[in-house]
Amino acid sequence: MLIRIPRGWEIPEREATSESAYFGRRRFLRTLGATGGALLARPGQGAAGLKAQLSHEYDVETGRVTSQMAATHYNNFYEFSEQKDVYKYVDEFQTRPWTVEVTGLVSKPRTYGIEELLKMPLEERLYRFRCVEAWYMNVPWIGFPLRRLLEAAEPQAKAEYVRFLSFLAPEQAPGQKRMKWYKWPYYEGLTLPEAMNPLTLATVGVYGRELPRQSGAPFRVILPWKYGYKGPKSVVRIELTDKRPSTFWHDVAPKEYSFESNVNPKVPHPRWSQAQEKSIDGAGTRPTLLYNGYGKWVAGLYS
Ligand SMILES: Nc1nc2c(c(=O)[nH]1)N[C@H]1C(S)=C(S)[C@@H](COP(=O)(O)O)O[C@H]1N2
Ligand SMILES: [Mo]
Repeated sequence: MLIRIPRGWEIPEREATSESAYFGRRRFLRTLGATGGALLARPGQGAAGLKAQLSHEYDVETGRVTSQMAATHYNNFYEFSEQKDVYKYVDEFQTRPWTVEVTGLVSKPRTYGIEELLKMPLEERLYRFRCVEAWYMNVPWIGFPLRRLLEAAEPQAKAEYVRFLSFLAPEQAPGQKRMKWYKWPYYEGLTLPEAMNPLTLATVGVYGRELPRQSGAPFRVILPWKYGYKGPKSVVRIELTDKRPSTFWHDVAPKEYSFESNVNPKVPHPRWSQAQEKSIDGAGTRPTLLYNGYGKWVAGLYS
């Protein structure tokens, strides 16, 4: 008989109200070592459980973890829906087989099967996540530093940027089929130093399990100091280039979505302020922080 210890987000909402309860629990789990990272599969949820080492290296957030229900039922993923109800439209989306290609200005281009990526040493990190629409959540992502894949590919000296491409499959993604005015597939870009930053997480899981489809299964990128759209979901290609790549939302509305798009309370969106941010699960409104609170690790990229 296995004894299963609930993780922070598995504590019923009514019990998870105080910070000390949450952090006490996380610390407690850490002392359990490997057991703390192991999760048993719950039936009926699809995605498989993942083993990950709980990391506290980049802890910034002291509030509670956003509820799993909110984070997986209030999504931006225009390939499926421009409303937040993405979960209703992902049934046809095939995330196996899946490959991620690392290519372009590298000496060792390589295509990874998703199974290989799931076998990388995985960490769980609780990150603040901030959408340009002025909402936020606190999410326990699971993944590994993207720089591992970039370093393995051996970037050439002239590589200065990284371009990401999401999947293209209009038969499986009703938004790609219906919203023909967008330039599918979704594409994003970073400078190479941004992509190599230790915070940049190649992400394969969330809430102890593989990513659900609406969250960008099976492989996405998370950049906690940038607005959410800088992190592409369901990525198939990572390309190193010598030219700054164009980006999906920048091409749609250049004045509203810059290439850099770092979280900054003092730079308003042309149509709304960025000074405050509202939780997606009723945890309230709080002031926005420069670099979303991650300046200690990233401010040097912009000095
Ligand atoms: N391929 C793709 N990636 C994407 C998007 C998208 O529509 N398509 N939306 C972005 C935006 S605006 C945000 S806020 C986050 C949302 O991630 P979540 O739904 O897991 O919260 O994904 C980003 N990555
Ligand atoms: Mo967003």
